[in-house]
Amino acid sequence: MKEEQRSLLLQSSSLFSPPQGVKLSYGTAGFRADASILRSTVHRVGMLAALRSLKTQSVVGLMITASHNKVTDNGVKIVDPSGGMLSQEWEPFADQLANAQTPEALLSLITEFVEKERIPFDGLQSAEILLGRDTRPSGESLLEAAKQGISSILGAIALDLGILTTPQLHWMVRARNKGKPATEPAYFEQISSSFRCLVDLIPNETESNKMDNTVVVDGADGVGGEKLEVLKNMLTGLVIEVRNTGKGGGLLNDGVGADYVQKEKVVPRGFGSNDVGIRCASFDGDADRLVYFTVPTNGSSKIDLVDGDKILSLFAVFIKEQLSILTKEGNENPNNNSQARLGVVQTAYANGASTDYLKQLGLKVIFTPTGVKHLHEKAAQFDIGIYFEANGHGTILFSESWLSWLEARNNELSLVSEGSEQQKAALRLLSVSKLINQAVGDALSCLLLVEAILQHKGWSIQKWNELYQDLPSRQLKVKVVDRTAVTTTNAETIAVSPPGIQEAIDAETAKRLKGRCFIRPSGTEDVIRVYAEASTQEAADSLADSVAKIVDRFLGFGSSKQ
Ligand code: NG1
Ligand code: ZN
Repeated sequence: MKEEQRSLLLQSSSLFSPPQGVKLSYGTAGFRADASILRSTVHRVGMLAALRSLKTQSVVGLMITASHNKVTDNGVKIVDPSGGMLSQEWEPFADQLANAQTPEALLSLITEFVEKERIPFDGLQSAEILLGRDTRPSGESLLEAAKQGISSILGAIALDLGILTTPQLHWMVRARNKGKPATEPAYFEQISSSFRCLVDLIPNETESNKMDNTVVVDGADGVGGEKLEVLKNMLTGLVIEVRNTGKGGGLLNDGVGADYVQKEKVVPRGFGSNDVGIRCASFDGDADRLVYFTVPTNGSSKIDLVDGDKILSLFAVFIKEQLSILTKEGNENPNNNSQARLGVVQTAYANGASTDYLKQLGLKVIFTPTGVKHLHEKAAQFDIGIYFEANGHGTILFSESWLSWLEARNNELSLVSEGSEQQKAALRLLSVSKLINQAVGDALSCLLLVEAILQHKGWSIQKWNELYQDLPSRQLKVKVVDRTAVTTTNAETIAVSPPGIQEAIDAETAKRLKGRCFIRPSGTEDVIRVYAEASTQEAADSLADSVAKIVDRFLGFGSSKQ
């Protein structure tokens, strides 16, 4: 390493001291903690992003957000050149960097890593990092820390894109590396025009004109609401009312947003008895999650939740239907690749009824551990892979090779049977691939796809919700002394440690009809999560309560004295 580079790194990092007595981990979706302790972490992630850009010789992204967490938290994560999450192979290095105690220790970690990974580190190569942040008040100063980290690597430059949703930044990184325009107007133009194509292709006989074309969206008082205000003006045939835009003084994620709505199953702030029966939706704080809901009766705070599993099911039904139209004729051609490999990916948090439904549709269902990075990787193995977490994060991935086939097939059909049902199906699938974010789950684009499909089918939200009935479920969080004491296996459904805890959970689960329960340490909050499902709500609640007590007995603050 050049002397100039060494002293730059030492000098820059001496300005940022790491927090004492806290071990940070890259976690489910980057580093997250109380914003007040994150400056040094973000500064170092700036360096890491520059190294990633040097290594891949591509543009990478750095996003400052803590998603659905409370407003005083913040976080930072890297977007890989593909637009996806940072390669998991780099996560251990990210952890080491964040936890290095002195500038010298940091320097030696970087020196060693640069050699091991053969990163061109001579100041001759350039690196470029796109920066985005959500609306948290701490975002601005953390972004400055990231910029300083980036500029401590010779040849690296940062491009500040301002306030963005997380999926917008992922989309832009992907677009930049494909040589396409990577601006917010380009993003809005792509998703609004592909939405328009889908609406134009709605069969005449569909009774969608009788359908209510209004959706009311809770923006979680975060970035999603303000972006949706822009997007909605570019759409025709759909009326969007945005509430909790962050402009009315409401606090981010406080009694609002997709996480609150999905976990608590109650109406968010700003919604109530005037909204009975209306189609409502909620984004999370950085707009990468979407859930729908309705307010069923006057005077009740309970909602009917239409979660990520049901969005996945709606997408699966539509894609499957279009594929079957596409393959109706022409199967005799041996080069006909229209039998796309379609698969769906879920986690253990998926409602059991959704999995049964998807299997009944004849789909291949795969389970992965929690976290988009795991789901995305599996979905990418199909021609068309749909993944969703129950909390509303998900998307549809189309393989490049299948898309090229589809483009060619569409051209062929437009010559021989322009305007045929088959060609329309091809065009619809092409539009879906442009509307839906290929980099990561995106509340804005998923909202438009849900709306287009409901219009296409002429379905109300109630009709959609009847695809299957959710099994009653309950999620709880338990604070413990050390959440890393819980380790799991089998897509997180079995706790391997502490010894004996799984047996205790199994004994409780066996007492409930259709009982299913598991625990895992959160990767974004300092808690153990408990998930329980059973044949009745009372049984699901009592199973979750009993298991929370077990967790507390094994690992809670009283446990060490026993
Ligand atoms: P953790 O805190 O690791 O459970 C949560 C979500 C994940 C994912 C990440 C990233 C649940 C149960 N977990 O992770 O699915 O969305 O946040 O934001 O919803
Ligand atoms: Zn989020």
